[in-house]
Amino acid sequence: MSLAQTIELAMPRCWRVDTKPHKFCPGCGHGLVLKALGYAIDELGIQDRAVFGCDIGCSLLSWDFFNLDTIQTHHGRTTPVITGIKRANPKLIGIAYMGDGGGYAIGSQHLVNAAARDEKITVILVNNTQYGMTGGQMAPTTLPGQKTETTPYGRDPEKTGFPFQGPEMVAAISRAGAYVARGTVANFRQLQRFLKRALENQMAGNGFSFVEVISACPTNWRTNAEETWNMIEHVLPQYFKVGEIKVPGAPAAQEGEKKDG
Ligand SMILES: Cc1ncc(C[n+]2csc(CCOP(=O)(O)OP(=O)(O)O)c2C)c(N)n1
Ligand code: SF4
Ligand SMILES: [Mg+2]
Repeated sequence: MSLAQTIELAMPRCWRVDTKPHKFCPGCGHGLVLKALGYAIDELGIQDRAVFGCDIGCSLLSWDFFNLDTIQTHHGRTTPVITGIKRANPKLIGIAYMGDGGGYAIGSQHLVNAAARDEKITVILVNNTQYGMTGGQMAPTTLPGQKTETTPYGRDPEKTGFPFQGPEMVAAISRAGAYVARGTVANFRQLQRFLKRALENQMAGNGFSFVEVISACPTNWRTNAEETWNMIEHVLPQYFKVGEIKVPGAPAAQEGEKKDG
C-alpha cells in the first residue's frame, strides 16, 4: 500500500483527501480538533446533512477541509449564521467552529443569545488562550501572568479580569436540554466522544450544544514541543476544568466522564 493510500485510510471519510495541505503551524491544536470532529461526523453518518461554519481566525483555515457544505463568516458571527441556516432547514445539522477571541470577545453576544434562546445547533470553540491569527493578543481566556502581544508584562487580573469560563457560563444560562462540555486536544478519544454527543444532542432536538476545546498555539506561546505539551496537559487544566458539564437526562454519563478523564 502506498503512503498516500495509508494516509487516506487514516483520515475521516468526510475529509477532502484531494485538497491542498493544511496551513496550520506545526504543533497547532486546530488540526486535532477538526480530525476528532471528522471522525464524529463519520460515526454518525451525517455527512450529507451537516453544514460546517468557520469563523475569522485560524479556524478559517478549515474552510476546505471537509466534504461538507461549508460557510465562512465574519469574526464571531458564525453562531448566528449557523442559527439562520438551521432555522431555515431544521433537518440540517449546524456546526459553528470558532476561536476564543471570536466566541468569547468579538462574538460573545451571539454565543450568549444562542445559548439563552436554546438554538438547536452545535458550537465548537477552540481555546488557545489568545488571538492566534493576528499574532497573539490577549483574549478573555488568557491566563493570569501570561505574556501576550498586548500584555507584555503578563495579564493582570485586577485590570483585565480572570480567564473566562465559557462552558460554565453556557451551562448556567441554557435550558435543561443543553449539552455542554470542555475537552482537550491532550485526550483525543474523549474529545471525539464529547463532539459526537454534542452532535447527537442536536440530532435528538434536545437543545443547544457547546464544546470548548483546550488547544495549543505554539507559535504565539513561543513554546517548544515539550513546553507546549506541558501547557496543554498541566497548566491549562488548572484554570479550565475538563469534562462534561451539562448532559440532558444522563447524570450517570457525566459521572463516567469524570472517572475516565
Ligand atoms: C470584527 C473583526 N475584528 C477584528 C478582526 C481581526 N482579527 C482577525 S483574526 C483575529 C483573532 C482571532 O482569534 P481567535 O478567535 O481566538 O482565533 P485563533 O486564531 O486563536 O484560532 C482578529 C482579532 C476581524 N477580522 N474582524
Ligand atoms: S497561529 Fe497558533 S492557532 Fe494559528 S495556526 Fe499557528 S499555532 Fe495554530
Ligand atoms: Mg484563539
